[in-house]
Amino acid sequence: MYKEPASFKLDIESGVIEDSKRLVRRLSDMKGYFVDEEAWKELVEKENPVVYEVYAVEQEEREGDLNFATTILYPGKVGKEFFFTKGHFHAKPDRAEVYVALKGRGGMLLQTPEGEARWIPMEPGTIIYVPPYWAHRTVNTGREPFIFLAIYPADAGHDYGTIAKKGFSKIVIEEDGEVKVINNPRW
Ligand code: M6P
Ligand code: ZN
Repeated sequence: MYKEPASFKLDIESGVIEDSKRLVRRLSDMKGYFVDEEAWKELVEKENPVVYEVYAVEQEEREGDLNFATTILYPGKVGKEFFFTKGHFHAKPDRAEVYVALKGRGGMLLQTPEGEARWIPMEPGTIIYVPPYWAHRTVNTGREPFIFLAIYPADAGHDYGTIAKKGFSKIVIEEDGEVKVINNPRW
């Protein structure tokens, strides 16, 4: 009838949540995501680095319940483009989400279904409200792992299709030692 309340241990330094489900995404899992396909292929063949890890505590997909997860997004670039998470709309697109930045530096790209994009920089202590209908992707613009916590409805789900195909209308690159958010040349 009632679920048992629960507590979890988050190691703030590493971003790992004890007794959670771990998911690892390597660069080879992100074919077609980066603009510079040659640089992607070269890096996959050379070391195929882990781009990010997710530690998730998830409930059954039921309205009203909540999931949460930490993400450890490693520093790195493919060509000029900083490492990022795949990014997604929610399968139930009207579900919102909250992100809390814990460690490192980066930002979030958000985008409406029409392709209108926003960039919000993130540092430890930044809280982002992701409204319903906005796709979201995080980007590590620093030199250390970028770690954040996300809290989202248990029935939100992930819709990767649109972003996998078209990406975001903006990309985040390093040029002349600076972080730049520019129009995606493939958009
Ligand atoms: C956050 C949450 C998760 C998501 C993860 C990685 O922790 O939004 O739901 O899975 O980031 O992002 P993605 O699923 O886009 O790879
Ligand atoms: Zn989400």
